[in-house]
Amino acid sequence: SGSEHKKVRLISVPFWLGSGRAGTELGPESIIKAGLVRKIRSMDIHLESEHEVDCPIKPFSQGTPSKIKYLPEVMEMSGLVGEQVYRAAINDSFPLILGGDHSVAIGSLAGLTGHYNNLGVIWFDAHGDLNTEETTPSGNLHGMALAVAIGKSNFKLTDIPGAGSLIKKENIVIVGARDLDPGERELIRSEGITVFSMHEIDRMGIETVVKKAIEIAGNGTDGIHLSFDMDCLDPQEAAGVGTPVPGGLNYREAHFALELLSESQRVTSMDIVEVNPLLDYDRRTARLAVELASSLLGKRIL
Ligand code: HAR
Ligand code: MN
Ligand code: MN
Ligand code: MN
Repeated sequence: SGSEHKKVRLISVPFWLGSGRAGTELGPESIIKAGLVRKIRSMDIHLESEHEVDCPIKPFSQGTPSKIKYLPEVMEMSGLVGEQVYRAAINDSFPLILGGDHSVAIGSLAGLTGHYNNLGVIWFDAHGDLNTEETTPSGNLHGMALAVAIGKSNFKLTDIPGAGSLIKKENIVIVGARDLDPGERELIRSEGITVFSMHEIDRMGIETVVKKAIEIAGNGTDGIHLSFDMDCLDPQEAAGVGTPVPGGLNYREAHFALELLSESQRVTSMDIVEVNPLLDYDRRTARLAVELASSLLGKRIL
């Protein structure tokens, strides 16, 4: 399998409860309004289906507030997303998952690991998303999604019905990080997780970083899931995200990175997350998401 799939399934996940801030539930609609379907149809790709996941939009109930926010809702969403992603994968369609906040990646990975025995993950993000129940400063699950995927938190990927095995820490790579919490740094060090922060990107250049990332995430795996948090980009390019951090990827670096990932033919699936239309006044962030998705799906300049 690889990124030059002929068939794509669009899976919309209007969800914000993993982020503690409303707005990302409007992300899928905004990305589609920015022209995603039109763009895909203009390429040599069969858009098989568009599915909107009927996930919780409101909190289930106001019980005793717990440190980790909306865990039952995130688990429910993840199971529903996982089902759709799994169906796409077994049908040899490329699942393109539109978030929603980054907790939707727990659903994507639940579905994908149900199909692939051994999946690598490249996680483009300003953040590490490696907090655990002990280290989270916010209680927001989008800041824990990668820790969940590798089984470092109490809540684990394998708690989602249909999920296969955990993602191996050896096969995950974070690209674009510049805002890590102390507990995340500690985990990165103790687990030996590969992080290409903005520092490494400035030093080596985006081409070298992406090639190394593909090597590591692709080493002995059946494919690579690309989880793309739009906040990896500089806020000058993508202001419409919930947690912007200065000093991110520029337009050309992001664009080239996705072309390289596409060329590798190792990418099985992609999330585009954290677009918040309430902060994306001119829909520029959503339009950029469309551009980047089409590069990954094979769009070329020439
Ligand atoms: N690290 C912080 C936390 O755990 C902030 C995470 C924020 N946001 C994201 N994730 N968009 O990538 O709460
Ligand atoms: Mn495939
Ligand atoms: Mn994230
Ligand atoms: Mn982020």
